[in-house]
Amino acid sequence: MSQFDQYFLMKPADVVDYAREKLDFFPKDADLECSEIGDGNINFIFRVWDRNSGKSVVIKQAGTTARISEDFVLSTDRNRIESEILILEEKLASGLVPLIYKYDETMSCCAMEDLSDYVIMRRALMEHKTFPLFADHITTFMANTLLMTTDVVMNHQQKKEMVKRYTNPELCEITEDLVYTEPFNDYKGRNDVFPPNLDWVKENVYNNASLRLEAAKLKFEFLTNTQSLIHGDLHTGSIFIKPESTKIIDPEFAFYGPIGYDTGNIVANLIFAWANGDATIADPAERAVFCGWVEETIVQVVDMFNQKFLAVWQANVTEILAKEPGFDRWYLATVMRDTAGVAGLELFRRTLGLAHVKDITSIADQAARIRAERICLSVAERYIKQRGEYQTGADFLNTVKQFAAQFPRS
Ligand code: SR1
Ligand code: MG
Repeated sequence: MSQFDQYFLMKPADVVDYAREKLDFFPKDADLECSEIGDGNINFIFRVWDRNSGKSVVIKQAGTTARISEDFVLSTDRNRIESEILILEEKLASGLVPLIYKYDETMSCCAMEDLSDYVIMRRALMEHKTFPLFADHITTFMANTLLMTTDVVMNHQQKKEMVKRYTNPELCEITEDLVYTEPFNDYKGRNDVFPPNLDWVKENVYNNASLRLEAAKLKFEFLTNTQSLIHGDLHTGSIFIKPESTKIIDPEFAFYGPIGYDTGNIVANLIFAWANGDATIADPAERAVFCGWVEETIVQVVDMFNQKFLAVWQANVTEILAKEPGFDRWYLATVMRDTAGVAGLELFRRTLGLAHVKDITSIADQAARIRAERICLSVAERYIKQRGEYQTGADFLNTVKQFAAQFPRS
């Protein structure tokens, strides 16, 4: 008998006992300490370390509701999905995810590599740090994990088995509500609009029927397109980074969905980093360095993804009709269209929905925040409505520059 034979939500002292009893990781004489380090919306994250050897591990446990709100009742199976996906992603994109040491179905927790020498990318970007290797790393991760799990490459029966194994209804419902529905109508009353922008949002978003129509089309794409095993929540808060290395974490929202959901999230969250730099860096030369790097990174992410996607396709395509000349480029164009659509949705939902990003909420100057939000929301509308026109990195960046010029600084 063990106290860990039945699920309960652990406290740091329980996690120390858990690490001793269940993990074959620390030496017998380890002097263990633990603290809860999570600041995300959903789970509990514990770091356990041995004061003698300096060894450390992270234990992530799923609760039955989200941390951000008990409104969200969630299956703890998400921890299995996350553990299995990280193991698979390590095979497809080696070195770009943390290593998983153990998954425990009873306790709905997993033990993984401690990445304490990395920082969460969103926080680093808010300090206006730059990461020249990021575009290369994230595009390798996306091209490999996304294309290798599609019908282009996989045996179709095995792919359908994967669709079943990674059906993720509750987490998908969060996305359906928070990303695709509520930003455009606030029908659950959960939106959280920056008060000085409320009238602008009513006029330009809630009363925008043609925008809602496009959001509806995109929602049905998300609901029905079992294209690829996507990460499902690939924003800069799901990335640990240091100058020479990038690690993608938190794939608990993973399921078979549109590739553009992941690529679009990366583009949108880089735009939030840009908006923060643009609004908060007072010195024009410093601002140009940081915002210039983000602009270059947006372009590189899109263009390098396109190049790598075609190369991975060429090297791995198995589906006979997918080998028809021109099909790869047609397919990629649909992915870029979806990328623009989803980037637009993410820009909307993080600006006026329930779950915000600190890049925007931390802008202390009211006029600067009003302007930053309006740039993001205007870019978002253009991305969604004209998504078929976005193919290259320059296409994505030009829209940001156009709206930045349209809203003068006060
Ligand atoms: C209720 S969870 C809110 C958001 O946090 C997660 O990171 C996802 O992005 C989700 O939409
Ligand atoms: Mg997360």
